[in-house]
Amino acid sequence: MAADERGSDDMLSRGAPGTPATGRGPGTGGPPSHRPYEHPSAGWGAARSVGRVLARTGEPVDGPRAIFKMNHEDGGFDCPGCAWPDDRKGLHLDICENGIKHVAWEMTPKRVGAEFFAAHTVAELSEWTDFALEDQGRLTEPMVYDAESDRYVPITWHDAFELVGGELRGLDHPDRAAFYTSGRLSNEASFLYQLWVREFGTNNLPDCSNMCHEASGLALAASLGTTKGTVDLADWEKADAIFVMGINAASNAPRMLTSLAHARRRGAQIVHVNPMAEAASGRTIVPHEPLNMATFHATRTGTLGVQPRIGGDMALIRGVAKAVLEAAEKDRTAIDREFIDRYTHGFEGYRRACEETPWERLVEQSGVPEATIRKVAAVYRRSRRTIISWCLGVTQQEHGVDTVREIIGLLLLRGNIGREGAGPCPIRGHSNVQGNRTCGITHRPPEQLLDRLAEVCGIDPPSAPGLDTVQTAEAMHRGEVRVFVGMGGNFALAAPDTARTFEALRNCELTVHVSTKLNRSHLVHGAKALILPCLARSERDERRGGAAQGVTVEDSMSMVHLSYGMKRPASPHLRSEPAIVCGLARATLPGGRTPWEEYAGDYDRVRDTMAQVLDGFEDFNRKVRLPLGFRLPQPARELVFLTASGRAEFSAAPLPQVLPAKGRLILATVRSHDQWNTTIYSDDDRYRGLKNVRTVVFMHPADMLERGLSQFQHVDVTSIAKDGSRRTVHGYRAVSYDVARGCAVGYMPELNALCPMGDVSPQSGQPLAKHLTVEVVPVVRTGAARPPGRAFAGSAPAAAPRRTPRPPAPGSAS
Ligand SMILES: Nc1nc2c(c(=O)[nH]1)N[C@H]1C(S)=C(S)[C@@H](COP(=O)(O)OP(=O)(O)OC[C@H]3O[C@@H](n4cnc5c(=O)[nH]c(N)nc54)[C@H](O)[C@@H]3O)O[C@H]1N2
Ligand SMILES: Nc1nc2c(c(=O)[nH]1)N[C@H]1C(S)=C(S)[C@@H](COP(=O)(O)OP(=O)(O)OC[C@H]3O[C@@H](n4cnc5c(=O)[nH]c(N)nc54)[C@H](O)[C@@H]3O)O[C@H]1N2
Ligand SMILES: [Mo]
Repeated sequence: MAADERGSDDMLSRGAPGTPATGRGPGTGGPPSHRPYEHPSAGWGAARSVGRVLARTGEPVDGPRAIFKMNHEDGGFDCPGCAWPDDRKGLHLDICENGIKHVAWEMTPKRVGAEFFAAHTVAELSEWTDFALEDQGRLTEPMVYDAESDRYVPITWHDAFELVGGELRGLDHPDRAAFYTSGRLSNEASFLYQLWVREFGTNNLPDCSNMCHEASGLALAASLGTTKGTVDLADWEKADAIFVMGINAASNAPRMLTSLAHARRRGAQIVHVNPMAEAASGRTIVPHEPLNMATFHATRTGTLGVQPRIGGDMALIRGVAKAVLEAAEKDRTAIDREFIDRYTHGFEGYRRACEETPWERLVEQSGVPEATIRKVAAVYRRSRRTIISWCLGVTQQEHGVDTVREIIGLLLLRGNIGREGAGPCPIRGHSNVQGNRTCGITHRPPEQLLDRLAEVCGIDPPSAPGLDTVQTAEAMHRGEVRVFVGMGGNFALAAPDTARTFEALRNCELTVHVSTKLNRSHLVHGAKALILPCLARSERDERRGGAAQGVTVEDSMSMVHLSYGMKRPASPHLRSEPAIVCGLARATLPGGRTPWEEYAGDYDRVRDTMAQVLDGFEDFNRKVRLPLGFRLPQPARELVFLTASGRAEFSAAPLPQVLPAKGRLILATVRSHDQWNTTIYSDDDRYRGLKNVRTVVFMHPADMLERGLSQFQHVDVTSIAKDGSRRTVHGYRAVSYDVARGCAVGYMPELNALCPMGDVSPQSGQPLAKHLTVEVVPVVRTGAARPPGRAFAGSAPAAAPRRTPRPPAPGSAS
């Protein structure tokens, strides 16, 4: 079947003119509704939601048992849900609703085997929603695409490896292939993956960090000579003030609520900076405090909420610094002069930049009144120990690097680095995204890493930088990259500009995905295509001979520890990620001297090599078996700044212009409470009070009024790219919300349809997923409105109706 006849899978997010868009969730719930959420976060709402998920996955016994093993010392596996560190004191269960959902989703008893693929052509599956695809369950055996029947058919592991090896060896240059990583990969698998790719001869290692915290890494490196945050959980327990910027903590890092509640109880100030009023800025019932659960006792998790406009954080932070510097003219203790003189560089330029930016400009660009900025400054000045945490609201911006540097500048002003209870704290996304980078997954490898790889592993690694995520998609589109390998993830939906990313993947000679579940990226494939199913984090990884192997991961706060899966694998044919990488590598590099087979058979061997290559991993096998694992060295925490000047660097970047042109809005794409990136559990977003609909755009009531829009009215949303090109999603619903003026918010991955591929931050290369210029106009109705979850109207050319998924063929559930 020709690729253009598969246009309808992209229509799931774009909709068709005149009809309501449907979205990538199940679409089967009922009529959409919105009612502001007025309860504390977590607590019983979360408990009920967990119950529903466990019931749906049909995992009433194993689910909870697994959860009690998650994130605990003495065995257990690391929660694949997020990168928030574990409270491993053994006093209470440090688990959260979304972590449980995540694991339950992984542990489903449903299976997608050969019979399933025999019963459905790829053309047919392309009509299914993304929810329906993943909901079929776990992949069980390697599959290869058969063009003649338009179906995936079984292939042996051996033949699959040979197919990949043959294709790679047949390329005229190693740079014709790209190797994507989603941040779940263990440290060992990451190390082996990059070793394979570099021994093969390319640095084309795009990863999800390119879309996520690239800006944080670059800014921290420039300012502090590290790529990571400097604080740990013990610091969270000591801070007097905590800033929570650009993160929806209640949904995306729920265990942070516990830390916030504890901080509040001991009197810490908690400032939330977010254009949207999010649940974490209110109250929470700490889920593992039974008494509080039983008595519905809620704790506040915020003391001040500030709503800047989208992209306004840099102006806000500069305003706070300006107020602090003004105060320092009268009060010498307002800034830490001794720290500044001793440890920093560039203060004068920074001070001048703050002084010379007028208040009117700061207020206009931040969208925050001067009095509020001064209030924030007062909180900051009163606090001896301040942590500033941030996530995607800050990084997925044109000026993300400058903004993070501004945050660090503010911290430096009062010496909030290198002392307990203080410091910068980027909240990472995927559970091991930080470890991936530590272990060599990067398209811009440091020289030192390459030298060590050459010395220890005897390979000749390439030194030219490789392609990042967006560059990879563009290179595939141009036909320059011919082979795409995805180590986890869902590139087709995660990358910007859905239509263009689909074309890019379909333009490949070969696409390979190592996955646990069926997803869109398997259906938007190259001329040849493979699905290679792997063990999940929760599953027992048996070494030849029976003993279980553990892998290691690194959390947001640089703690490295072992993770042991304990569940029986979803199928006997699954292989572990390290074993799959070794198989692929052996087939690609016959005659090489890397002991791939030994590595696959015993991860201690991999760790022995890692110990020689990676800084901070000396004596890896011993240290990682300590009860709590070990912490990687963080020089900036010890006030050792590995920058060119040897000091922490202030930045005095010019303030950007972030206001939309008249009549336009700035749109940010975000996650709902009931999704994990491209995995969508339901069409609800509990904390934002939304039910049964994802194709919405949240707007300020006054911005709706200005456009004559009523609640839930259908609108078309058009983005205007830097090059003037336009992309439209049809039939969305306008939802009135407590969000800053001039801002609009809607859900990823659907709204990647609006993200222009070329519009990346020149500072980080990150797609501008939180800064799209859009126009929102009422739909001109050409057909009858349909409830979500139903077929597109006939106006979509060649788009067959969206079918509700059929149940798997009999016998496919093994
Ligand atoms: N349950 C669950 N947990 C997850 C994930 C998931 O999908 N589901 N994803 C994981 C991953 S990979 C990541 S990277 C993280 C993502 O965690 P988040 O960063 O929380 O992700 P988003 O949902 O994109 O939300 C971004 C937040 O930024 C705000 N925002 C938008 N624009 C701006 C701005 O200009 N300034 C400020 N200050 N705020 C702004 C939005 O209102 C929203 O609250 O979560 C991780 N954890
Ligand atoms: N518009 C917009 N786009 C965005 C973002 C945004 O905020 N807005 N956020 C960006 C961010 S921060 C990120 S991190 C990316 C996420 O991008 P990705 O990491 O590429 O996407 P995920 O949805 O996390 O990947 C889900 C798939 O991973 C596979 N999987 C699950 N567990 C495992 C495992 O243990 N091993 C393997 N091999 N596979 C597994 C399953 O098959 C599942 O279908 O999206 C980015 N895209
Ligand atoms: Mo992420």
